[in-house]
Amino acid sequence: MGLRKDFLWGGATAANQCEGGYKEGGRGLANVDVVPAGKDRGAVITGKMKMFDFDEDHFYPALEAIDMYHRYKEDIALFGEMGFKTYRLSIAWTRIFPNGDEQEPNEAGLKFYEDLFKECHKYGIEPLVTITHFDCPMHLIKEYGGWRNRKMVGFYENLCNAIFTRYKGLVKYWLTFNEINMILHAPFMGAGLYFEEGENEEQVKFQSAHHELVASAIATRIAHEVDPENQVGCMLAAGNYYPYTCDPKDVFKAQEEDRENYFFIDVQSRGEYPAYALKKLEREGIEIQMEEGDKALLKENTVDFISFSYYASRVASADPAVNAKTEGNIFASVKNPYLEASEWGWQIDPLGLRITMNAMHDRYQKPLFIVENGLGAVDVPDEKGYVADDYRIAYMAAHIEAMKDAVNLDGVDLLGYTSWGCIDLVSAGTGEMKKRYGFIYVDRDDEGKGTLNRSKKKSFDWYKKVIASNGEDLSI
Ligand code: P53
Repeated sequence: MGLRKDFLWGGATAANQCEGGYKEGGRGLANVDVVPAGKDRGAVITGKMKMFDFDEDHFYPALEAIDMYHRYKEDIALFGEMGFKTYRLSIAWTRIFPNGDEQEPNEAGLKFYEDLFKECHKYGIEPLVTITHFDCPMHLIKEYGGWRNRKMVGFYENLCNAIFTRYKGLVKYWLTFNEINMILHAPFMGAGLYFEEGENEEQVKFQSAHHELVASAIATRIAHEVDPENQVGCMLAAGNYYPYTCDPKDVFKAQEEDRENYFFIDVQSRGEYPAYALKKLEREGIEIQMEEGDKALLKENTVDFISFSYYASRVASADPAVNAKTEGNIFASVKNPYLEASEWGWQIDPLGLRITMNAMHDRYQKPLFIVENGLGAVDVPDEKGYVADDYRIAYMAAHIEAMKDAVNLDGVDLLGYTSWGCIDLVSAGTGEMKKRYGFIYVDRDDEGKGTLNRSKKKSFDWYKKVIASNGEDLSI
């Protein structure tokens, strides 16, 4: 009984939400840089408002973020002190290929991550690397239209070749696309997509998704060729849908909503478009252009493990009157009357994690990896920067308990758990700093003011004890 002996405990971040240093080392501009904080963010990330550059009326939090570019040694030392076995981070594509379509990679960018990975290994921390976490070079968006263009597959392949060869022996766990299903919900931030007047948005989204799925299979193939030790995972923004009532119409609606997300993982894990998706695309008049060889490529290069983020479960209803009450969020969901919600309206459901893990394990029969989970909350530090974040500890303890049940009682095969935003960082959904997830407090506010000093929260020592006991001791 219990978690694996080599269970990968750790934390997760993404380049655009923590690095800053957006011009350092010859880095190019990316979609994630020009996404502002504030009221226009929603329209920009969903591709409704076109923003391809900075303007004076907006604040762009990714440019400096928490300045991890210059402070990663201090931050990794703190992760080491907590006993992390793994650290999930993403590579900023524009550090390696500033424009995206160069022949040769940028040495300064390659060197930056090489040093960072070596720093991790000093503490026995295994890097878990997301190849793209929402980022896409702006040049590729302006010149080629982003992922709608088949040429993106080749540019992504160049990126993979460069990093797999350079980091051979330093990195063995890779994720191809963060929350690949986010292309449907936040197409600009998720995949560098925007839409022209009168364009069939669904057509563009699914064609782009096909390109990403092909790129993901190519990445998997190259990773295995370069080093048979490499383990490649897909990554889903997970959280199963519950039917609002036991009316079969609601149950069916929940199944349809789940499939909209599982579609991507079905392709990456089983290697082919599922029948329900082909039927749906046909019904909606969406035609996906495939090249010869795509089907074989997808079939022959499925992922080794399934990773996912889990924050909340969701609710689906077939009744338009119930749906009208939907909460405004990237993932709109009907409110669940049985659950409490976070300050940002995300419904807190630890058992939902076990339900989701079981659903995925039943569906794919592959090892799972929880690569994001946590509570975004407002923290109030004392004068030393200490935060008594008992609410965060309670959230995490309940989710880790449910995760253990899925392993010990249901037999789910689980590789590891990395909590989201192990150090406070910029929120992807809102661009705020005040929506904090970390064990480490960062002195910075929503306007970009603050010393950027790091300090430990109460959860820091708690998580250290959780890791030391391999999840046995969850007490405060
Ligand atoms: P924030 C929405 C729903 C589920 C996952 O989100 C999401 C989002 C985007 O807001 O994204 C993941 O920062 C994502 C991270 C992100 C994290 O969830 O809005 O992979 O980049 O920060 C939490 O609270």
